[in-house]
Parts: sequence; structure tokens; C-alpha cells
Amino acid sequence: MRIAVGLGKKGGDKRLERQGINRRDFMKFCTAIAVTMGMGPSFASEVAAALTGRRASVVYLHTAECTGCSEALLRTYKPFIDSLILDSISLEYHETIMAASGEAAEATLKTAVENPDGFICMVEGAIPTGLDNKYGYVGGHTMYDICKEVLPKAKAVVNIGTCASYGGVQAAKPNPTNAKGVNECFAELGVKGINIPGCPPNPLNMVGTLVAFLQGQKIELDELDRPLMFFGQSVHDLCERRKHFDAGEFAPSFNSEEARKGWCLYDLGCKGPETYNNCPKVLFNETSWPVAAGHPCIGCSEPNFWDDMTPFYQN
Ligand code: FSX
Ligand code: SF4
Ligand code: F3S
Repeated sequence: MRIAVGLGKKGGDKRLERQGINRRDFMKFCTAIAVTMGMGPSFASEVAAALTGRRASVVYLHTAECTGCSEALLRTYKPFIDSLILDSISLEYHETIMAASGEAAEATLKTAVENPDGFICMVEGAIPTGLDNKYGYVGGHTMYDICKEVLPKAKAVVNIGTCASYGGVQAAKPNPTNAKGVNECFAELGVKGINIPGCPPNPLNMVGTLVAFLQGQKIELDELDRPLMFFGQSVHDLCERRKHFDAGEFAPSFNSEEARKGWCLYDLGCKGPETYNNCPKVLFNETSWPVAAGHPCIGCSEPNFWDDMTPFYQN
């Protein structure tokens, strides 16, 4: 999957042209990333420079998950985020979308990990540790062993999605595979990944993390290893229905006139007050987010949300 490394603005522009992405659309995308990162729109040119400069080598590992995180990344935005991302990073290994299979795929992973310039490792999914780690295999190796081998060698580890961050649905009670988030699982090896939770996470938070890393920015994390620039405020604080919460205006049912008028969904189970994420500000697919669509926030980016936030439709 390695594509020739392009350098500098000129090389980056050529790469964009090849993908049929015009500069205007690209800058629109960079502005969205700048805003996601909590910077003003003028920061877009620095985002563009980071994304069109020397491409970072990325190894993307899949463990126990639903692949919704990769789907979220690949199915969003115009110009299509996958072209932008795949053209901005050198994605050396990604089990879902790589062309290679079998031994060729394994050889690709080995080469990527031995890259003298280093690599960033993104992990999607929880690590099953029950039964001597035998619940999940890729290419004859346990997911645990693959991560144990690869993660300590990475320049940075980014845990994509709630599963990789905290265990997610795999770790929901009774957690039959004893699934764990990456940091919990590999803390003893000194692995401390940046968590980008969400089930699925917003791809712009993932790209913003990558941009910050490429720029050499220090990424400030909260106590749950989430970048404060994306997860520093609660969904509730950013929600467009908040004025109705403050006014005591609560929709009595999903199918009510009040719900349609934008009244607060707290009485219908909304977990926005306990959930830290930027969904109301960043939106998914440039379009919407759960509460705008009339559905309560179920707290999908918080640890143990399957256990702690259920029942989803009651408070
Ligand atoms: Fe988990 Fe990713 Fe939820 Fe799925 O694979 S965060 S189950 S949306 O997509 O890891
Ligand atoms: Fe808060 Fe949810 Fe009401 Fe929005 S809908 S104001 S997030 S409780
Ligand atoms: Fe998840 Fe709540 Fe955002 S359910 S997508 S954190 S609004």
C-alpha cells in the first residue's frame, strides 16, 4: 500500500490533483480541522501544510471491534476524507482496506514496523485477554501478541474509538473475553496511547490529532488520555437544545411537538451532561449529530458506557 512519498506544498498539491481534489475543497476541509482543533479558521493554512508535507507512516491495527470506526473514516465528507487521509499519510498496513493478504500482508507489517523513520500506530478495537489472549487472532497471531510486538516500537499510539480506548462493547458486562482498552492492557510495557473515543469517533478528531502530531504540538490530555482540544467540554455545554434545558423545557416524548421544536431530551434519557465530546460543534458528515437528529446522547465516548449509561432512554 506504500505510495511514493510526496514532499512539500508542490508535491502535496500534485497528490491532491491526482485524487481529483481541488485546492478550494481541500482548504475547506483544512478549515474544518482547524475549527475542530479549537483554532481560528486562519490556522487552516498550517493544517494544510501539515497534511501536504512529508507523510507520516501509519500502521493501523484491528482488534476486537465492529469496524465502525474505519467505516466512519471512509464514508464521510466531501472531498472524501479517505482520499484526503490516505493521501496525507502513508498507510502502510490496514487489515480492512489493504490489497495484500496472507503472508504478503504479514511481510508488509514487518517492513512497516522496521521503518527506520518510525511510524504512528493506530489501534481500532479492544484487546481480548481471556483464555490466554486466545479469543482474537489475525494471521495466526493473537491480537494481544501483535499489539505487544508493534505498540512499544511506535513513535506514537492513537487509540481509535471507545473500544480501543476503554474496552467498549467487548468489555460490557459480563465481558466474556476479558477485553481491555489498549492503555490498560499494555501499561506495563510503557504504552500510553492518545484516546480518541466515540462509538464511532468523529474522524475529524482523529485527523486533528494527526495534524497536531505532525506539527510537533504538545497534545494536552485529560485524565482519561483524551485530547482536551476535542473532549474538554461536555456535549451538554455545546448542545443547541441547552437553552431549553436551562428554561426547564423538556420534550415529553420523541414524537412530540416539543421534541420537534428542539426542546431538551434529558427526560428521554440524554446523557449529554455526563459526556465529554465535541459532536454538537463538529457534526458527523458535515450534517448532523445525535441530538440534532432527535436522539438522546447515549454517552458513546465515555468509559463503560454500555454498562454505566444504560438504560439509554431513561435517566
Ligand atoms: Fe468500537 Fe470501532 Fe464502536 Fe465499532 O471498530 S468504538 S464498536 S462503532 O467501530 O471500535
Ligand atoms: Fe443537554 Fe441532552 Fe438537553 Fe442537549 S438534549 S441540553 S445535551 S440534556
Ligand atoms: Fe456519542 Fe453522544 Fe456524541 S452518543 S456521538 S457522544 S452525542
